[in-house]
Amino acid sequence: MSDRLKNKNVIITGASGGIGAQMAILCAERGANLVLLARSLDKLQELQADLLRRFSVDVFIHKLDVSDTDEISAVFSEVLARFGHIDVLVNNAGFGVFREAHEANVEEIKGMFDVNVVGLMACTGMVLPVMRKQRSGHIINIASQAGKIATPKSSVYSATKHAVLGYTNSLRMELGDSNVFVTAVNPGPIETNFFNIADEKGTYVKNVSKFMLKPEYVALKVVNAMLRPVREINLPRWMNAGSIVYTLFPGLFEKIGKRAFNQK
Ligand code: NJP
Repeated sequence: MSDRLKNKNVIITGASGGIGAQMAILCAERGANLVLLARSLDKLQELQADLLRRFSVDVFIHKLDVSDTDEISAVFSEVLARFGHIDVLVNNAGFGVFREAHEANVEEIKGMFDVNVVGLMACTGMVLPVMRKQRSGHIINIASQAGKIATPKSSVYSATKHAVLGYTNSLRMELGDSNVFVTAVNPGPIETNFFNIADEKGTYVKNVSKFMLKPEYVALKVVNAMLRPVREINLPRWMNAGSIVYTLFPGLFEKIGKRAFNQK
């Protein structure tokens, strides 16, 4: 196992479950100190206790709702005062609601943008001055294949993830000479609690169950890329091939893929 992460300081938002918690475990296994943020303090406490029992690392937890930019500012200020040096920020907190555009209400739309987009940008904004000054660091944004191909019933969610990719691509170029790496992670469906909210009726989960990714696998791919200049992680690979074809022949792809896109 590489010791690239040993004694490094890694912040993960949305660390109370799903791929966030899995990334935390893998980072601790590799000797990284952790800052774990989410709304569910009880789950963070459980994870912290487990990590402290198994690994000799520092694990700092804090309640954070990333839709609240004042809270982001306060929590990150506390984290920066405590850790000083920040090596990796994983912007992982996010959620989706699968609904057709005509059914989406404004509160829900704002909610998704506040967490998936504005919150992600605000967290990034808190570490950028530090990383630029350090002339080192890595910002990893968990986007989605939905940020590359929008499908029916995910207009708002897809729009948030398209925004994340736009932001990430610009940021990578802005930081080109600063030795700060920027990576976008674009997974397909992953077996997590994400679908408890996204897919209330379970239709999508039933339709795509055969190619659902395991959270442990996605987390491993992300942690393996930490502190390396990886542009994007696209999983599974065949879905990424689809998005490349889509970019080249969008009209044709939408026509041919009509059935495949209507899984929600
Ligand atoms: O989902 P889940 P994943 N403030 O629900 C937290 C993307 N993705 O691990 O606050 C702060 O198990 C929540 O914690 P809590 C997806 O868009 C997924 O699959 O305590 N944290 C929990 O720890 C997201 O960006 C799939 O409720 C907030 C975590 O986020 C990322 O992967 C496919 C929060 C969500 O854990 C992780 O999702 C894809 C808030 N306001 C992209 N709201 C997929 N699962 O299929 C939520 O392409 N969290």
